[in-house]
Amino acid sequence: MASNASESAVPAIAHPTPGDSFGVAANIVYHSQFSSRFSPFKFEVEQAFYATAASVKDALVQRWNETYKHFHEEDPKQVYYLSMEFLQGRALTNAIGNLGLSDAYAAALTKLGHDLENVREQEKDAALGNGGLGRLASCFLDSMATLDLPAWGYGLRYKYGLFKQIISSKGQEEYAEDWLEKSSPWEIVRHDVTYPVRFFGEVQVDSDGRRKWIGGEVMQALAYDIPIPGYNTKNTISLRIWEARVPAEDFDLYAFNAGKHEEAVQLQLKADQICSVLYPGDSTEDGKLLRLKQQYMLCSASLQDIFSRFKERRGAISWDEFPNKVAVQLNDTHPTLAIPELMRILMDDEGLGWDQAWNITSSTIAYTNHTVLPEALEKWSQVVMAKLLPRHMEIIAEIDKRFQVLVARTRPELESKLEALQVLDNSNPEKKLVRMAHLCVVSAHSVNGVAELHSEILKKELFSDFYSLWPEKFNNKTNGVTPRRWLRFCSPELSAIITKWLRTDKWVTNLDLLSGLREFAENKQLQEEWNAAKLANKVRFADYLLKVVGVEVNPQTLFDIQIKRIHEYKRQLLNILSVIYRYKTIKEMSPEERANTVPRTVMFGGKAFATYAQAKRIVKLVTDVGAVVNNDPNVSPHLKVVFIPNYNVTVAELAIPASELSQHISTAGMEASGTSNMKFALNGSLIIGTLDGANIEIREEIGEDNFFLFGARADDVPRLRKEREQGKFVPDPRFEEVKDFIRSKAFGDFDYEPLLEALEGDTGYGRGDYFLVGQDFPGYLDAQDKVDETYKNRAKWMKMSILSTAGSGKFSSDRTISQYANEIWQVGQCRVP
Ligand code: OX2
Repeated sequence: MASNASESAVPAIAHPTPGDSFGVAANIVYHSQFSSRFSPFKFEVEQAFYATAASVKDALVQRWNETYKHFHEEDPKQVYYLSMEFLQGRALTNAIGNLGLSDAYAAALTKLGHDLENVREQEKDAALGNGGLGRLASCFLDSMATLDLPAWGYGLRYKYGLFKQIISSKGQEEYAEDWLEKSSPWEIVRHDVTYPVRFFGEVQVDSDGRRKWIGGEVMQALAYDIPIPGYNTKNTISLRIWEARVPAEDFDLYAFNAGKHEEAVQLQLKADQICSVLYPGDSTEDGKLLRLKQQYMLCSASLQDIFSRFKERRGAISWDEFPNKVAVQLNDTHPTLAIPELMRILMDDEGLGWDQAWNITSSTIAYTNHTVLPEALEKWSQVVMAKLLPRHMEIIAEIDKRFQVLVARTRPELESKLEALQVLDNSNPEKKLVRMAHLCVVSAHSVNGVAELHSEILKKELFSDFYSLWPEKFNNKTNGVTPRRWLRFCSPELSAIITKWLRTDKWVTNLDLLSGLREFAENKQLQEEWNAAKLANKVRFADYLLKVVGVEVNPQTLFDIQIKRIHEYKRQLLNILSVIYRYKTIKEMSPEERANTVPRTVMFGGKAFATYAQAKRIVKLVTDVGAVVNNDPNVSPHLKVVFIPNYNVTVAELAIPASELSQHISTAGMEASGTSNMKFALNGSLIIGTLDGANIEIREEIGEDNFFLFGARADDVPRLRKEREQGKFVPDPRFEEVKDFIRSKAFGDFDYEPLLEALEGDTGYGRGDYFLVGQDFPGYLDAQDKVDETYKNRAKWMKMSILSTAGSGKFSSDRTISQYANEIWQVGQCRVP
């Protein structure tokens, strides 16, 4: 029988679609019985969560299908965001919020004997990321969907996310966190979307001189889609994450049946390793190889997917059209292999010549740098690369060769610096390396930093010679955060107040409207409402701390929070040293004097990289100080120190709305941007901070009177380090006093000597206090005194808090993404009607 289009079309399915709360309730019940993995006779809270999520997913999948159908028909240029990290956190609140169904779901669950609050607690964080870089990628997805951009996120589907942090008497301990233990309710596995990914093998030359990569180990990448709904739009885009696996035909049944069981499953084991963990330890050769495999899996699978979509839409392919249809953004250097992979596909598979392939590649690829820390600038061994990816290594060497020729021809005065600029670092013949950042800068058409200061440092320092070669490539895109997750949903009380005073809720997608709050900053009524909302958030967070961490904190105290990865440059050490000074001061006070202090709860949260010994000592010191201070009956009513274990997105959603003071105190020039600073300011938390990263722009926007500033300027840091090295630095006596106090074993007999020595002697980076903790200590104490003075004046504090929120409009990721779309990607909106 002849088939016609209507016969082969997918029939429309009548699904119980969520509309009103009755419809929603029916849909949840349907899923609890038919698509949930629990006994149908029970409807406990965990089952309620999975059934609710399945019901929300129905709505998302429907929109997802419509969105990509629309993109397919309109065929606009699409952007692909490649990232090794996406720190998504929980999805339920965000999804129903973006769909505008929060009330319907809350009412439906009540009808079914549950409470949305408890139900959402059941969800595990998707922690496929490490810190700011991964969370930024997730905020960007939310904005891309909300702005109706034709976009995809591409990542890897790690079995274990970032580790689970447990605090014991030894300090931080790490355990695998299995976010997929009961599977994720949001994923859609795409069995029809798989691609082969090759490792090792060799390069063969055809009779016509064409090079071909053959042999080696071939695995399969399988796609999983996580739908990302936009706010107030039907558009729902996808985060596509790849899982490495081995197709059945590669399972060696003969070997297995011959009793060689381990041999038969070898390839499967190797595939499992690729998607086991994010950032496996790379101190060993095997560890390095594994990381490179992960990076290549992401790049190869994603590019094959991009090509297949490009080919599907254009019958007769004109390759020069490619950059008019495809933009690829590399989230730092981790996906750099997309560059040689794109060249390889265009030349070896599609038969293009070098020049044409190069033009297409560089017009397609853009690169974002997120750090200037030398240890974070990736370099891969040429030997390892040549073994794992022999054809890519050839291409990289050719890029390097042509770069040298270009410099010799156009900028002979740079020749003396050429070695340091090359993509290949051959300075040590025993250890030849590929500089991934240089490969990006040479190949991409755009190189951006993530805050104004950082982008200036890229131009003037890190990449200054490249900048002189290609000034037009360099640009700044100051980071931003999504106002949906980071204000509208995590602080509904404050949001309601903002909407009431602005007489509109349009600020949720147009954050600049927050500036309308300025005129009411001194209004008593608003201040009272503001204070009540902040207090409610503090009480909620205090309940969490009691329930989960087992510490009691008083919501009437000043909530002072520093949450971020633990790193020496972020200077949690500076914070805890000042807390120790505060402790000593309070201890020595008379009861009357004590009664006059501003009581504070100082909270820390963050994970230290498993092999970063110094960072782990900092965690230990914070917990040891907490144990002493919190148990000192004279001091603890005035000062408490809490380490919040296992900091993640969910904890941040509770902590940030509750915060009154937040700490962004990195050594100037070292924090590329910071993004939690934006979330805190948005939630009316005042910032104590240095002139670093995005702090500078935040301070400009909210006004310098509303920011507690201290510390050395980035320009002065090199000179100060030098003086420190030359022994010209005279430490403040209070700094010495605090170190002596730790040495006196006031906080137990753990060996803190390596931490204290780093404030004096060799840190491993060079001589002496590299992070300038001693230098900035007195200024920091002064700024803290100013905090206390200000806090005593409630009206003033409230005004500053309101002005912080009012000045946060610039820091919406909607603004950031619009700039990427207009200035780098040339991608326009494509809204589902
Ligand atoms: C982080 C940066 O350290 C941080 O300053 C920035 O806000 C964030 O990226 C997002 O841009 N890994 N994480 C980062 O850089 C790298 C590399």
